[in-house]
Amino acid sequence: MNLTLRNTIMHLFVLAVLSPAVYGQTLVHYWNFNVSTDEAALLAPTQSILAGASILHIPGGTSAIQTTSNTGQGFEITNPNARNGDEALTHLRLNNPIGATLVISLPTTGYQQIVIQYATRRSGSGAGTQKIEYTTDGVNFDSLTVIAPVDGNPTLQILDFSDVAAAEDNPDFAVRITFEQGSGGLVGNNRFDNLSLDAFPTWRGYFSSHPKFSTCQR
Ligand SMILES: [Ca+2]
Repeated sequence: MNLTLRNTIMHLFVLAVLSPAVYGQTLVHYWNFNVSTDEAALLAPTQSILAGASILHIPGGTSAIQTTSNTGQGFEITNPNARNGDEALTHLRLNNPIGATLVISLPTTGYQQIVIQYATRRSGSGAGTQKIEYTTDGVNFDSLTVIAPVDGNPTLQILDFSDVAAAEDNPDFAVRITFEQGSGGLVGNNRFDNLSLDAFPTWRGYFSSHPKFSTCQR
C-alpha cells in the first residue's frame, strides 16, 4: 500500500469515527406509552440510554391521566413518530388538562443538537393550546413555543432545540407542558404518543457514553 492511499484510508477512518454527521442521530429517550397497566407503567420510558428520564404529572384543577380507553383516536391511523415499527396501541391520555403540568425530564449528558418529537391531538372540548417551556437548570423555565393540537387524527410536533446550546450535554434539561383553552374547550382531553429525544453525541461524551459507531434508530 502506497503512502498516499494509506493516508487517505486513515483520513476516511478518522472522519467515520469522529464526525457526528457521519455517525447520525441517536435515539436518546423514547416513550411509546404501550404499557398502560397503571400510571407508573404508562409513564415509564420505553427506551432510554441515559438515567433520569421521566414524565411527571402535576395535577391541577380536575386533571387526571386515564389509563383506560386510551387506544385508537386516529393514533392507529397516523401513528406519527413511532420507532422500531411500534404499533400505536395505547397512548398518554390527559383528561381535563387545563391546570395540569407535564414535566418531562430529559437528561442530555454527552449529547448535542437536541430534537424532541411527539404525536398529539385533543378532543373537541379539550385544551386547544399546549405551552412548551424548558429548563436548563431544573428550576427556571423559558418559553420555547406554543402548539395547537388538532381535534382530529394526531399530528407530529417537533421541538427543535438544535440552536439552544444550554440544552446540550445537560443532566438537568427538562420540558414542561401546560394547557390553555385556545380554540378548544375547558374540559375534554389532550392525548400524546411516541415522544422522542434525538441528538448527536458531543465530542466530550462520545466515547464515554456511546460505544457504538452507527445505530441510526429512526
Ligand atoms: Ca402508543
